[in-house]
Amino acid sequence: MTAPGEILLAEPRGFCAGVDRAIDIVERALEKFGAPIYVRHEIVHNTFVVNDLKSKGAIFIEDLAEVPPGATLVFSAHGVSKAVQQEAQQRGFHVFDATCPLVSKVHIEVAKLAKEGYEFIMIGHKGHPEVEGTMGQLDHGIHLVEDVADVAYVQPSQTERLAVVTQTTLSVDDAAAITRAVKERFPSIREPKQQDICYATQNRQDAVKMLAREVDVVIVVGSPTSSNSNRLAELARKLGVTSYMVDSPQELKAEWLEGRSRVGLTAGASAPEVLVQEVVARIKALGAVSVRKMDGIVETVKFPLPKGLKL
Ligand code: 10G
Ligand code: SF4
Repeated sequence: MTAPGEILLAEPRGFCAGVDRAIDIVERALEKFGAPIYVRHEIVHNTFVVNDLKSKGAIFIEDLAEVPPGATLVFSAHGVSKAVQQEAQQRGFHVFDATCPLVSKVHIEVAKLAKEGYEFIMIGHKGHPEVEGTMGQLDHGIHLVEDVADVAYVQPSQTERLAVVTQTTLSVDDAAAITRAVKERFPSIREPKQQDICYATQNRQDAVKMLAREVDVVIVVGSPTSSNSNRLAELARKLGVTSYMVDSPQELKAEWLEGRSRVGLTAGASAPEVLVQEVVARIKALGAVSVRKMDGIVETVKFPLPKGLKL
Protein backbone atom coordinates (compact mmCIF):
# COMPACT_ATOMS: atom_id res chain seq x y z
CA MET A 1 0.00 0.00 0.00
CA THR A 2 1.38 3.48 -0.90
CA ALA A 3 2.27 5.77 1.98
CA PRO A 4 1.43 9.49 1.85
CA GLY A 5 4.16 11.44 0.03
CA GLU A 6 3.39 15.13 0.38
CA ILE A 7 1.42 17.25 2.83
CA LEU A 8 -0.22 20.41 1.43
CA LEU A 9 -1.14 23.07 3.97
CA ALA A 10 -4.12 25.33 3.22
CA GLU A 11 -3.54 29.09 3.47
CA PRO A 12 -5.11 30.66 5.43
CA ARG A 13 -6.17 28.16 8.08
CA GLY A 14 -6.71 28.14 11.83
CA PHE A 15 -7.23 31.04 14.22
CA CYS A 16 -9.13 34.09 13.00
CA ALA A 17 -8.89 37.55 14.58
CA GLY A 18 -12.05 37.03 16.65
CA VAL A 19 -10.72 33.80 18.17
CA ASP A 20 -7.31 35.34 18.90
CA ARG A 21 -9.00 38.20 20.71
CA ALA A 22 -11.42 35.97 22.67
CA ILE A 23 -8.63 33.72 23.98
CA ASP A 24 -6.53 36.79 24.82
CA ILE A 25 -9.43 38.22 26.82
CA VAL A 26 -9.67 35.11 29.03
CA GLU A 27 -5.88 34.90 29.45
CA ARG A 28 -5.54 38.58 30.34
CA ALA A 29 -8.50 38.43 32.73
CA LEU A 30 -6.82 35.47 34.47
CA GLU A 31 -3.54 37.41 34.72
CA LYS A 32 -5.16 40.62 35.90
CA PHE A 33 -7.85 39.35 38.28
CA GLY A 34 -6.61 35.85 39.09
CA ALA A 35 -8.50 32.54 38.92
CA PRO A 36 -11.28 31.67 38.70
CA ILE A 37 -12.60 33.50 35.66
CA TYR A 38 -16.05 32.30 34.58
CA VAL A 39 -16.71 31.91 30.86
CA ARG A 40 -20.21 31.56 29.50
CA HIS A 41 -20.06 28.71 26.94
CA GLU A 42 -16.81 27.43 25.42
CA ILE A 43 -14.86 30.59 24.60
CA VAL A 44 -14.41 29.05 21.13
CA HIS A 45 -15.45 25.56 20.03
CA ASN A 46 -12.14 23.81 20.53
CA THR A 47 -11.35 21.11 23.08
CA PHE A 48 -7.61 21.91 23.30
CA VAL A 49 -8.21 25.64 23.83
CA VAL A 50 -10.89 25.03 26.46
CA ASN A 51 -8.78 22.46 28.36
CA ASP A 52 -5.76 24.77 28.28
CA LEU A 53 -7.78 27.66 29.75
CA LYS A 54 -9.35 25.32 32.33
CA SER A 55 -5.85 24.37 33.46
CA LYS A 56 -5.10 28.08 33.95
CA GLY A 57 -8.22 28.65 36.08
CA ALA A 58 -11.12 29.35 33.72
CA ILE A 59 -14.48 27.79 34.60
CA PHE A 60 -16.84 27.19 31.70
CA ILE A 61 -20.57 27.36 32.42
CA GLU A 62 -23.73 27.44 30.28
CA ASP A 63 -26.11 28.96 32.82
CA LEU A 64 -25.39 32.17 34.73
CA ALA A 65 -27.03 30.55 37.79
CA GLU A 66 -23.70 28.70 38.17
CA VAL A 67 -21.75 31.97 38.56
CA PRO A 68 -21.20 33.20 42.14
CA PRO A 69 -21.81 36.86 43.16
CA GLY A 70 -18.96 39.25 42.44
CA ALA A 71 -17.37 36.97 39.84
CA THR A 72 -15.63 38.04 36.64
CA LEU A 73 -17.50 36.68 33.64
CA VAL A 74 -16.49 36.47 29.98
CA PHE A 75 -19.02 36.02 27.16
CA SER A 76 -17.82 33.63 24.44
CA ALA A 77 -16.78 34.76 20.95
CA HIS A 78 -20.13 33.55 19.56
CA GLY A 79 -22.06 36.32 21.35
CA VAL A 80 -25.04 36.31 23.72
CA SER A 81 -28.69 37.33 23.70
CA LYS A 82 -29.97 40.54 25.30
CA ALA A 83 -31.52 38.38 28.07
CA VAL A 84 -28.11 36.94 29.00
CA GLN A 85 -26.53 40.42 28.92
CA GLN A 86 -29.26 41.80 31.16
CA GLU A 87 -29.07 38.92 33.62
CA ALA A 88 -25.29 39.38 33.94
CA GLN A 89 -25.77 43.11 34.51
CA GLN A 90 -28.53 42.61 37.08
CA ARG A 91 -26.40 40.13 39.01
CA GLY A 92 -23.55 42.64 39.02
CA PHE A 93 -20.85 40.48 37.45
CA HIS A 94 -17.67 42.07 36.20
CA VAL A 95 -18.24 41.32 32.53
CA PHE A 96 -15.79 41.18 29.63
CA ASP A 97 -17.46 40.64 26.29
CA ALA A 98 -15.41 38.42 23.96
CA THR A 99 -18.12 38.46 21.27
CA CYS A 100 -16.30 38.82 17.96
CA PRO A 101 -16.72 42.40 16.67
CA LEU A 102 -18.01 40.91 13.39
CA VAL A 103 -20.83 39.18 15.32
CA SER A 104 -21.51 42.37 17.29
CA LYS A 105 -21.80 44.18 13.95
CA VAL A 106 -24.70 41.84 13.03
CA HIS A 107 -26.31 42.41 16.47
CA ILE A 108 -26.08 46.21 16.00
CA GLU A 109 -27.61 46.01 12.51
CA VAL A 110 -30.51 43.88 13.81
CA ALA A 111 -31.21 46.31 16.67
CA LYS A 112 -31.00 49.35 14.36
CA LEU A 113 -33.33 47.96 11.68
CA ALA A 114 -35.77 46.58 14.26
CA LYS A 115 -36.23 50.16 15.52
CA GLU A 116 -37.19 51.11 11.94
CA GLY A 117 -39.88 48.40 11.98
CA TYR A 118 -38.00 45.61 10.22
CA GLU A 119 -38.54 41.88 10.71
CA PHE A 120 -35.74 39.46 9.88
CA ILE A 121 -35.09 36.19 8.14
CA MET A 122 -32.00 34.70 9.78
CA ILE A 123 -30.06 32.01 7.89
CA GLY A 124 -28.25 29.76 10.36
CA HIS A 125 -28.12 26.52 12.33
CA LYS A 126 -30.78 26.03 14.99
CA GLY A 127 -29.40 25.78 18.52
CA HIS A 128 -25.96 27.21 17.64
CA PRO A 129 -24.93 29.81 20.27
CA GLU A 130 -24.31 32.51 17.67
CA VAL A 131 -27.82 32.03 16.28
CA GLU A 132 -29.28 32.13 19.79
CA GLY A 133 -27.32 35.32 20.48
CA THR A 134 -28.33 37.08 17.27
CA MET A 135 -31.98 35.98 17.41
CA GLY A 136 -31.98 36.94 21.08
CA GLN A 137 -31.25 40.58 20.22
CA LEU A 138 -35.02 40.88 19.74
CA ASP A 139 -37.92 39.35 21.59
CA HIS A 140 -39.88 38.80 18.37
CA GLY A 141 -39.76 39.32 14.62
CA ILE A 142 -36.70 37.23 13.72
CA HIS A 143 -37.37 33.99 11.84
CA LEU A 144 -34.82 31.22 11.35
CA VAL A 145 -34.33 29.33 8.10
CA GLU A 146 -31.79 26.52 8.02
CA ASP A 147 -32.08 25.46 4.39
CA VAL A 148 -33.83 26.21 1.09
CA ALA A 149 -36.83 24.04 2.06
CA ASP A 150 -37.48 26.15 5.19
CA VAL A 151 -37.91 29.30 3.09
CA ALA A 152 -41.38 28.23 1.90
CA TYR A 153 -42.67 27.93 5.48
CA VAL A 154 -41.38 31.08 7.12
CA GLN A 155 -44.22 33.41 8.17
CA PRO A 156 -43.25 37.04 8.80
CA SER A 157 -46.15 39.23 9.94
CA GLN A 158 -45.51 41.68 7.07
CA THR A 159 -43.30 41.75 3.97
CA GLU A 160 -42.67 45.50 3.37
CA ARG A 161 -39.87 45.75 5.89
CA LEU A 162 -37.90 42.55 5.87
CA ALA A 163 -34.14 42.10 6.14
CA VAL A 164 -31.94 39.03 5.87
CA VAL A 165 -29.08 38.27 8.27
CA THR A 166 -26.86 35.20 8.54
CA GLN A 167 -24.63 33.33 10.94
CA THR A 168 -21.02 34.34 10.23
CA THR A 169 -19.62 30.82 9.75
CA LEU A 170 -21.97 29.28 7.18
CA SER A 171 -21.06 27.56 3.96
CA VAL A 172 -20.70 30.51 1.56
CA ASP A 173 -22.29 28.52 -1.27
CA ASP A 174 -25.21 27.14 0.77
CA ALA A 175 -25.92 30.59 2.20
CA ALA A 176 -25.95 32.05 -1.32
CA ALA A 177 -28.47 29.41 -2.45
CA ILE A 178 -30.71 30.02 0.59
CA THR A 179 -30.47 33.80 0.09
CA ARG A 180 -31.54 33.34 -3.55
CA ALA A 181 -34.60 31.36 -2.41
CA VAL A 182 -35.39 34.03 0.22
CA LYS A 183 -35.17 36.76 -2.46
CA GLU A 184 -37.42 34.80 -4.79
CA ARG A 185 -40.07 34.62 -2.10
CA PHE A 186 -39.51 38.15 -0.74
CA PRO A 187 -38.12 40.17 -3.70
CA SER A 188 -37.85 43.45 -1.77
CA ILE A 189 -36.00 41.99 1.22
CA ARG A 190 -33.06 44.09 2.39
CA GLU A 191 -29.61 42.51 2.34
CA PRO A 192 -26.61 43.62 4.39
CA LYS A 193 -24.24 46.02 2.57
CA GLN A 194 -21.46 43.55 3.19
CA GLN A 195 -22.35 39.87 3.69
CA ASP A 196 -22.52 38.69 7.32
CA ILE A 197 -20.37 35.63 6.58
CA CYS A 198 -17.01 36.87 7.79
CA TYR A 199 -13.70 37.26 6.00
CA ALA A 200 -12.18 34.29 7.88
CA THR A 201 -14.98 31.89 6.92
CA GLN A 202 -14.77 33.04 3.30
CA ASN A 203 -10.97 32.77 3.14
CA ARG A 204 -10.79 29.29 4.77
CA GLN A 205 -13.45 27.95 2.41
CA ASP A 206 -11.72 29.50 -0.64
CA ALA A 207 -8.46 27.89 0.50
CA VAL A 208 -10.11 24.44 0.76
CA LYS A 209 -11.47 24.87 -2.77
CA MET A 210 -7.90 25.39 -4.02
CA LEU A 211 -6.52 22.60 -1.84
CA ALA A 212 -9.13 20.06 -2.94
CA ARG A 213 -7.95 20.36 -6.56
CA GLU A 214 -4.51 19.11 -5.62
CA VAL A 215 -4.95 16.39 -2.99
CA ASP A 216 -6.40 12.89 -2.49
CA VAL A 217 -7.71 13.45 1.03
CA VAL A 218 -8.37 16.51 3.22
CA ILE A 219 -7.82 16.48 6.99
CA VAL A 220 -9.48 19.28 8.94
CA VAL A 221 -8.23 20.05 12.43
CA GLY A 222 -11.25 21.12 14.49
CA SER A 223 -13.63 20.02 17.21
CA PRO A 224 -16.94 18.30 16.37
CA THR A 225 -18.85 21.27 17.88
CA SER A 226 -17.15 23.78 15.58
CA SER A 227 -19.55 24.84 12.86
CA ASN A 228 -16.94 26.46 10.62
CA SER A 229 -14.60 23.45 10.87
CA ASN A 230 -17.43 21.10 9.87
CA ARG A 231 -18.14 23.34 6.88
CA LEU A 232 -14.53 22.90 5.67
CA ALA A 233 -14.73 19.08 5.77
CA GLU A 234 -18.18 19.18 4.13
CA LEU A 235 -16.89 21.48 1.36
CA ALA A 236 -14.00 19.14 0.52
CA ARG A 237 -16.49 16.23 0.30
CA LYS A 238 -18.79 18.26 -1.94
CA LEU A 239 -15.81 18.77 -4.23
CA GLY A 240 -15.36 15.01 -4.40
CA VAL A 241 -12.43 14.64 -1.99
CA THR A 242 -12.64 12.34 1.02
CA SER A 243 -12.32 14.39 4.20
CA TYR A 244 -11.93 13.74 7.92
CA MET A 245 -12.02 16.00 10.96
CA VAL A 246 -9.64 15.45 13.86
CA ASP A 247 -9.80 17.07 17.28
CA SER A 248 -6.29 15.85 18.13
CA PRO A 249 -3.41 14.16 16.25
CA GLN A 250 -4.20 10.86 18.02
CA GLU A 251 -7.54 10.73 16.20
CA LEU A 252 -5.92 10.51 12.77
CA LYS A 253 -6.14 6.92 11.52
CA ALA A 254 -3.34 5.43 9.41
CA GLU A 255 -5.84 3.70 7.10
CA TRP A 256 -7.30 7.10 6.06
CA LEU A 257 -4.03 7.82 4.27
CA GLU A 258 -3.49 4.43 2.64
CA GLY A 259 -3.17 4.83 -1.12
CA ARG A 260 -3.37 8.65 -0.87
CA SER A 261 -0.15 10.24 -1.98
CA ARG A 262 -1.10 13.90 -1.40
CA VAL A 263 -2.67 14.86 1.90
CA GLY A 264 -4.34 18.27 2.30
CA LEU A 265 -4.42 19.78 5.77
CA THR A 266 -6.40 22.71 7.09
CA ALA A 267 -7.84 23.92 10.39
CA GLY A 268 -11.04 25.61 11.50
CA ALA A 269 -11.00 29.17 12.85
CA SER A 270 -10.93 27.88 16.44
CA ALA A 271 -8.17 25.26 15.99
CA PRO A 272 -4.66 26.18 17.16
CA GLU A 273 -1.60 25.90 14.91
CA VAL A 274 0.17 23.74 17.52
CA LEU A 275 -2.34 20.96 16.75
CA VAL A 276 -1.81 21.39 13.01
CA GLN A 277 1.94 20.95 13.53
CA GLU A 278 1.34 17.84 15.65
CA VAL A 279 -0.85 16.42 12.87
CA VAL A 280 1.93 17.20 10.36
CA ALA A 281 4.38 15.26 12.56
CA ARG A 282 1.96 12.32 12.71
CA ILE A 283 1.46 12.24 8.93
CA LYS A 284 5.26 12.40 8.50
CA ALA A 285 5.61 9.47 10.88
CA LEU A 286 3.21 7.61 8.58
CA GLY A 287 5.51 8.23 5.62
CA ALA A 288 5.05 11.76 4.24
CA VAL A 289 8.39 13.22 3.20
CA SER A 290 7.57 16.83 2.35
CA VAL A 291 5.33 19.70 3.44
CA ARG A 292 4.24 22.45 1.07
CA LYS A 293 2.26 25.58 1.89
CA MET A 294 -0.36 26.55 -0.67
CA ASP A 295 -0.41 30.18 -1.85
CA GLY A 296 -3.25 32.13 -0.30
CA ILE A 297 -4.45 35.38 1.19
CA VAL A 298 -2.38 36.77 4.05
CA GLU A 299 -4.78 37.95 6.74
CA THR A 300 -3.93 41.11 8.66
CA VAL A 301 -7.21 41.67 10.55
CA LYS A 302 -6.70 42.33 14.26
CA PHE A 303 -9.27 43.41 16.81
CA PRO A 304 -8.46 45.54 19.86
CA LEU A 305 -8.98 44.20 23.38
CA PRO A 306 -11.74 45.68 25.53
CA LYS A 307 -10.88 48.61 27.80
CA GLY A 308 -9.66 47.35 31.12
CA LEU A 309 -7.66 44.50 29.63
CA LYS A 310 -5.23 46.42 27.43
CA LEU A 311 -1.64 46.29 28.60
O1 10G B 1 -17.72 27.81 13.90
P1 10G B 1 -18.39 28.06 15.17
O2 10G B 1 -19.38 29.18 15.08
O3 10G B 1 -19.04 26.83 15.76
O4 10G B 1 -17.32 28.60 16.23
P2 10G B 1 -15.83 28.21 16.58
O5 10G B 1 -15.65 28.59 18.01
O6 10G B 1 -15.48 26.85 16.16
O7 10G B 1 -14.93 29.17 15.66
C1 10G B 1 -14.83 30.55 15.83
C2 10G B 1 -16.05 31.19 15.35
C3 10G B 1 -16.90 31.88 16.13
C4 10G B 1 -16.55 32.35 17.45
C5 10G B 1 -18.24 32.20 15.63
S1 10G B 1 -18.31 33.83 15.05
FE1 SF4 C 1 -15.16 36.64 14.10
FE2 SF4 C 1 -15.33 35.35 11.79
FE3 SF4 C 1 -13.73 34.48 13.63
FE4 SF4 C 1 -16.36 34.31 13.98
S1 SF4 C 1 -15.15 33.22 12.47
S2 SF4 C 1 -14.83 34.90 15.48
S3 SF4 C 1 -17.01 36.20 12.96
S4 SF4 C 1 -13.55 36.46 12.58
